[in-house]
Amino acid sequence: MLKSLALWATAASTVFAFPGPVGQTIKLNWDIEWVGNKNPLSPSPRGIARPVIGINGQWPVPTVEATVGDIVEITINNKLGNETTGIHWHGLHQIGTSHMDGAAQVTQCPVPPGSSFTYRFWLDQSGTYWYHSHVGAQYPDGLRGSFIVHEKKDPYADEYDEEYLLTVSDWYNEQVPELLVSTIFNASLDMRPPIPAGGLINDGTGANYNIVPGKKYKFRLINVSAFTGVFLFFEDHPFTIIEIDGVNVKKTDAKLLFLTAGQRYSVIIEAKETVTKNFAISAVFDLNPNFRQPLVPNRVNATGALAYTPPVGPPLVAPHFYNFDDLIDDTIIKPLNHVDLGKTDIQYTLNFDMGLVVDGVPRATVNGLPYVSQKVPTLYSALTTGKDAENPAIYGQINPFIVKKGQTVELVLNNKHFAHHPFHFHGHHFQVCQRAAQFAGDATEIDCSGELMERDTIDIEGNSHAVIRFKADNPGVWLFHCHIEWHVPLGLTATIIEDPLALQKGDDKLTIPEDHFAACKANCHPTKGNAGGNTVNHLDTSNFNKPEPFDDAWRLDLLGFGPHARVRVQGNCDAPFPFAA
Ligand SMILES: *[C@@H]1O[C@H](CO)[C@@H](O)[C@H](O)[C@H]1NC(C)=O
Ligand SMILES: *[C@@H]1O[C@H](CO)[C@@H](O)[C@H](O)[C@H]1NC(C)=O
Ligand SMILES: *[C@@H]1O[C@H](CO)[C@@H](O)[C@H](O)[C@H]1NC(C)=O
Ligand SMILES: *[C@@H]1O[C@H](CO)[C@@H](O)[C@H](O)[C@H]1NC(C)=O
Ligand SMILES: [Cu+2]
Repeated sequence: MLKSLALWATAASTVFAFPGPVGQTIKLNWDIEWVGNKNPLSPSPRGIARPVIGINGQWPVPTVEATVGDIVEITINNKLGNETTGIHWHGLHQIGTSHMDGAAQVTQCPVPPGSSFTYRFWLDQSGTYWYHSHVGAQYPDGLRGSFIVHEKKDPYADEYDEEYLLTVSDWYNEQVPELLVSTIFNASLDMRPPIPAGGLINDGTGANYNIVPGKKYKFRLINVSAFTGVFLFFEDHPFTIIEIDGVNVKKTDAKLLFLTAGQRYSVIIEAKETVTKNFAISAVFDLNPNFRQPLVPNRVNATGALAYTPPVGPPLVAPHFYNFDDLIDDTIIKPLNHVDLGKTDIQYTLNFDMGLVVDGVPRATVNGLPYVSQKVPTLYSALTTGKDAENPAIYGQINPFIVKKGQTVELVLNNKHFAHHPFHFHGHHFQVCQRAAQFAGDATEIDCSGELMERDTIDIEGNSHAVIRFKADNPGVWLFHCHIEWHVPLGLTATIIEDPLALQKGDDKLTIPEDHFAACKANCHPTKGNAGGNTVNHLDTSNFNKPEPFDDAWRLDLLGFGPHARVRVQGNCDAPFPFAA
């Protein structure tokens, strides 16, 4: 690979070379802490004040803005006191920096209270992204925000006058541990996620956007929900899609979007020339396992306004109805620059399901097995097991799939469950060869020809399938998981291990910074050897983590506190559980 001369030296004098031009370095220092009682649903009577996780004393948390080529250096200081944390930069490729991806027990240890941890990475691609805690199911407690990477030269710069950001999110009155216990631990086999108390636009209610007649506006739309997909539309204002998940696309007209977990869109809206009223921005939160066959009414909605200037009066009562026929099928949206990935070098089939009884408890599974996080973060196993790193058996029950650099990889995703599930891939965009309608069953004939939609999160319909492909051009350890946050702890996750030997030496060698190891040490986590920390016999599975019964220890695990997460009194790795806070 051609590397530029731009080098980046760290304090430890490790030198990384980025495969492209390097801009400025953006340095941020974030205290992650509980901040007061907030009621973002106010004045709606559905909300109550509750503690939330904020940054530097603030909630909502800040939006990160940068430009393609910039290096971002964010130090987080865990001041929560009672929970571990860690941040994933959703959709950012992390080229050459898999260890900065932020997924706990995958590319790092969870950061324990009292510890700091620095993320440093280079931004290779423009677009609309977000960041969120990737420890347990922590982010619905507030630790999620927007991350915008501006273009150096926006291909659509002439198409709009102003740019706006709009986030939608579901909101819960209860804290995550409580939700997990009452909803998942006591779940029947259908494992229905907890129902949110309400919906937010821009972390509140009643967001107003100033609109001047005749002007054109780019809206970046981000869904930071934990559970619900959102039907989103602008009253009487059709729009043009120009970006999905950071991929610039050919202009595509639409009237109604369904934004699933983790997805983003940029759209252009043209203001009307003459108006006599304002117009609503309407988000209808979908509470159904299958939105095409609703079982319950979607009674959670949020509303914003296209507030015309000069003022033309308050928005009318928001229209929360929509015409289902207006819904755009995102697979028709084509990237501005399609790259043909050629013939498939390796194909894996992932059959996923939920509600199966595995070892006596209900779980979510990939090829029959729930993901179980291990003692050694998967990336650290890949780095420290020599040639054995290519053997999936050393990684434990993380649903590992090994690929090699340069391969065109095809994933056949068969959804055996009746509900739709939005799957997100870390470290890559993928192309979508096909996505079938609900009840289409497993993939049989596969066709990856022609221009293909490209994104990093795809909604897969119930009892149906999708086929995706990507170029293995980014050695690292990358999760592939359902983004309904409540399904993650149940195990609806696979791990793509991309060229582990390349990570050990040569151009793609990763060097783990000391503060990353320190987070493990404070947690009493081993950092070498197979999944169970065996550095001699990598095939010894006796110390691997296995699926746990749904008990309190497992619940604590979800937050990084349980027997496997091993958060203990600092420096005393033999202390019994429960740990002393
Ligand atoms: C941690 O502390 C916060 C703030 O006091 C509290 O609201 C929250 O419930 C605690 N979390 C756990 C897991 O104990
Ligand atoms: C779980 O359900 C049982 C039986 O209905 C009930 O007694 C218990 O309080 C529930 N536990 C939680 C955490 O909701
Ligand atoms: C938001 O994300 C959640 C999961 O993170 C997903 O279940 C939901 O469908 C998404 N909604 C939107 C509006 O993107
Ligand atoms: C929300 O929107 C749905 C779907 O159109 C509608 O049926 C419901 O009445 C709305 N609820 C509220 C509280 O506005
Ligand atoms: Cu993610």
